[in-house]
Amino acid sequence: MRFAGGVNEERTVIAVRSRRINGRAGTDVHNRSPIGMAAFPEKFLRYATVRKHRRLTALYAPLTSPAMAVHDIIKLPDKRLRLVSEPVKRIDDGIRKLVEDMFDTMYKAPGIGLAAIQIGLPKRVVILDLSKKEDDHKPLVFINPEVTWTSEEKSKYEEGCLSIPEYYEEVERPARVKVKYLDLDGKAHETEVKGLLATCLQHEIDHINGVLFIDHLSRLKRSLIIKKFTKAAKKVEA
Ligand code: K1U
Ligand code: ZN
Repeated sequence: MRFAGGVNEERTVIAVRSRRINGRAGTDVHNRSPIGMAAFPEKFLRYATVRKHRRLTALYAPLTSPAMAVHDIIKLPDKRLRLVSEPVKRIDDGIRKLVEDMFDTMYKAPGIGLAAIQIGLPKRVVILDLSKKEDDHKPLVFINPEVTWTSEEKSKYEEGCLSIPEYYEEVERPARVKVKYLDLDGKAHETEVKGLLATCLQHEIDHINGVLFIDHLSRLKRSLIIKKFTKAAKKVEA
């Protein structure tokens, strides 16, 4: 995204979003993207400019990218969340665009992970970005991810879900897992992960298998939260 700010100076615009995340002040700077696109509507931005190079120009480029696509995230009790997603057979432009859209959607939410089914597409595609530093995004893409090993050791983490907004509960899962997956170039990987990465990856792999984090809670907690979201959805419909 470029912005020509004067007759002799071209600057690169860095999109900065500031908001409170779970009580914490959060600022996301989207100046790096895995696929060369991370632009945001003007209403989400304040602009920081970095002088790039001097150029004689009075050009005023549009501040948003037409390629940007933020999707609605489907919410409980939408039945699509219970679908088992289909494996990706070929990593083509459609999958690359899906991944771009998923990053736009996840960063805007904001969240630290997303599965394709959460934007209504039952494909086995998962993305994560656990980075904390505002100018240092670390986008991760997992295509057809599969857990191949789990540790006996467990860990607990207070999980959230963009499809069950504003509800957080502690979930116990294997502390370490091995996951095999394809990257966006179709290259196969198998990696052992732990900590928040292990938690989030298991949460997202659950999504592509139609499982939600509330399924790891007691039957009582699960039915209460489903009731609450069903009631809220009916109210919106009425
Ligand atoms: O899959 C999802 O719904 C995304 C989910 C991922 C996740 C979070 C915590 C534990 C397991 C999986 C979220 O991103 S919920 C939002 C959230 O946790 C968060 C958002 C912004 C900053 C920090 C955390
Ligand atoms: Zn989720």
